[in-house]
Amino acid sequence: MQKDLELELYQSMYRMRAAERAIQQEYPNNQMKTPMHMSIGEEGIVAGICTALKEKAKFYGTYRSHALYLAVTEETDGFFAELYGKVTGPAGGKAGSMHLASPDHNLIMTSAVVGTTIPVAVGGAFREKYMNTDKIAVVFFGDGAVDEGVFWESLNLACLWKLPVLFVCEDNGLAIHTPTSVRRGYDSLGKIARQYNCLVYDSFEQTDVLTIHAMAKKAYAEIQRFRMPALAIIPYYRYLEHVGVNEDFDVGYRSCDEFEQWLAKDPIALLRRRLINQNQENAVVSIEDAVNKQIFISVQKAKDAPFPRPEELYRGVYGE
Ligand SMILES: Cc1ncc(C[n+]2csc(CCOP(=O)(O)OP(=O)(O)O)c2C)c(N)n1
Ligand SMILES: [Mg+2]
Repeated sequence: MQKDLELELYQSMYRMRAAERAIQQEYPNNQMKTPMHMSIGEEGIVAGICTALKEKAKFYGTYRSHALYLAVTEETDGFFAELYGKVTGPAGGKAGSMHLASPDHNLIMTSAVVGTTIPVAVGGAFREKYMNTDKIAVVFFGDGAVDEGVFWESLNLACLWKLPVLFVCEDNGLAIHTPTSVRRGYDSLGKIARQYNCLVYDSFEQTDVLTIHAMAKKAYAEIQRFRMPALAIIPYYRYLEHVGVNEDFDVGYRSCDEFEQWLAKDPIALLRRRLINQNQENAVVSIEDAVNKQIFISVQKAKDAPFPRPEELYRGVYGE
């Protein structure tokens, strides 16, 4: 039902936002020894796609994957444990924020190295095709990764071999502080991608979660029907600094005015308003209360959990 879907999407996005608000509060205490690339602003993209494709995809992401991890696992105990470097994290505390993964939930890999998971996802899509499954690979990456050759090589191979992969460019227009306009010798990524044998979805004006959810469903159906990969280019605004938990407006590369224009179409606030207008206030508040409680408990559990033992340093690595 539409109402249930809207509440599910709201819960998913609210969990992301509340978890990151908790990180903002806790990080200055210096107990989370990991760089933080925050997801605040991208929740609509990730919740829309992951909710639509939960049973149908294997996911790959970047170092900015808090939202992705929370969307696919729907849990916060392991999430916070990993950020605190504790054994109860999904990688036993050795991954931190930038390598969150949970293959049991189909989150196969995320990585600190820009562009790295794109070819891995293409390999994953080859596996799905070879094994004749109904799953697709979904890979999230930033607009900065498009500036690397590996993006184009991966797109090319996926098109040539007609692989079931959805490339998702989360386009905040920035690679750290450098805007797209001074990085690219062309105007439109969508226009170029249309020259490839793939589907292109790039007509998004805002990060409205329902629009993105519908796009993801359509993409899955069309990838299967036309036997070709797809590229979605979805604009969003990064609310916080590139790395870290603070705002950084009016320090030289972007303005608070620009932020406020995006804030007016914040995906979480938009959906909350829509639900309230549909008399869903009780359901909204009970989602918020439950998520807040869950996060509070997860943070406490993570703080109380043990660190890995020193011998763990040599496990899960190549060589001796
Ligand atoms: C191969 C590689 N080159 C450079 C870096 C340094 N670096 C880290 S994040 C980043 C910008 C990436 O921008 P984008 O892909 O748009 O992602 P966003 O941070 O905007 O989400 C760069 C250049 C890196 N991590 N890996
Ligand atoms: Mg970017």
